Amino acid sequence: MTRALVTGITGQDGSYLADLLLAKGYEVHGLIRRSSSFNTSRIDHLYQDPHEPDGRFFLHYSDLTDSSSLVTWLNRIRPEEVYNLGAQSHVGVSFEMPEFTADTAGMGTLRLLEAIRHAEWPVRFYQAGSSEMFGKVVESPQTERTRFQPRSPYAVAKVFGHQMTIQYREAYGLFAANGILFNHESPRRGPTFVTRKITRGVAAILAGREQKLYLGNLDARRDWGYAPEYVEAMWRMLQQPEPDDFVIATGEMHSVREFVDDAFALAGLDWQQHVEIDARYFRPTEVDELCGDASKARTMIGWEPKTTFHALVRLMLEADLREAGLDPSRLLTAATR
Ligand code: NAP
Ligand code: G4F
Repeated sequence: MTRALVTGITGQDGSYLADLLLAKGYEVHGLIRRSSSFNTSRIDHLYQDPHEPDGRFFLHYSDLTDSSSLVTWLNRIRPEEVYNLGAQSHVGVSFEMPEFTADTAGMGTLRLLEAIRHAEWPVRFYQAGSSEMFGKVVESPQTERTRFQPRSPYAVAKVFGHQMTIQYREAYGLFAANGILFNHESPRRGPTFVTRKITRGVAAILAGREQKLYLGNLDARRDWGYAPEYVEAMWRMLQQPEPDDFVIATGEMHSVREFVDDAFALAGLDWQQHVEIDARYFRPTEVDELCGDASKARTMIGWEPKTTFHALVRLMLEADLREAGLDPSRLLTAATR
């Protein structure tokens, strides 16, 4: 049975990756941070009685800022695959907490790589890189060869993690792969990222709990895909004969305004009546547009996106309506709006 170690298992991607690996028959070990309140809601459905003899899902306390716990768990678990998904992953917050962001997203990656370098068994390593690294884009669409121009402390930290992964691959022969993933969303997306903020906001307005939704820059354009498909790409990268770097994206770009328009229209609402612009949500330096070319992933690892932009907006909105106690069948169909 293959053993995998996952950092960031309580996050959106970590939870979908755990679902995927368990379905493939893996033994899955996740590292979680100690928190004063429960932080495992996305993985509670995977909980198993620790005394169950054939249990395959385990959680251990650790932190990417704490090398000794990373080394300890790596050596106790002896995983064949390590997925590094943990990070302070909010771009806006990274302007407020640059040092912690760099410590988790940048130095955390180095700490794990260094632990793996000394492992006495072969380990395959996946690094969760980001399209944010392209920043002020120099060409469109972006590929694995596009130059990085990061525009936030988060993106700078991710460039460090990306380059360090290549460094360890080249200097020490580690099987270390970088995913360069464009934005991917789902009903498990954190509520302060813009897509989920919008779909939760629409549900709250429909439920009569809110009147207004406060947003920042509506002109930013992103390449939005569906998270469960993106974790499949991570796994595929580690099944290749040689480690490599891959862009994972839909190749389609939409503005925040389009996302807003689509979500409110599905609910039969006029967004202009409900959305207010709040300067708090603007960033000191913005990434205006991101659009990825995933041709290499299509050819080499057989990965391609399936969920369209409109289907993504709908599935997120349906989930948030359900969560708000509303019937999702009240959403309009494309034909009636
Ligand atoms: P997420 O939902 O914000 O999850 C982040 C995870 O990192 C959580 O499990 C969080 O734990 C954990 N974490 C935070 N600080 C930590 C620390 N000091 N030590 C250990 N773990 C820590 O992010 P996501 O959307 O799943 O993204 C997964 C990874 O992919 C991240 O590295 C992100 O930067 C990267 N990425 C995401 C996207 C995207 O569009 N989603 C695109 C490209 C790259 P708590 O639950 O305790 O906070
Ligand atoms: O949803 P966002 O916060 O995602 P962002 O900044 O693109 O970062 C996400 O995707 C990256 C991949 O490219 C990941 F690496 C990263 O970890 C994270 O998952 O913001 C998207 C856009 C931005 O341009 C932002 O300025 O939406 C704009 N926006 C407008 N109003 C807002 C808001 N963003 C947030 N979070 N909240 C707003 O109210």
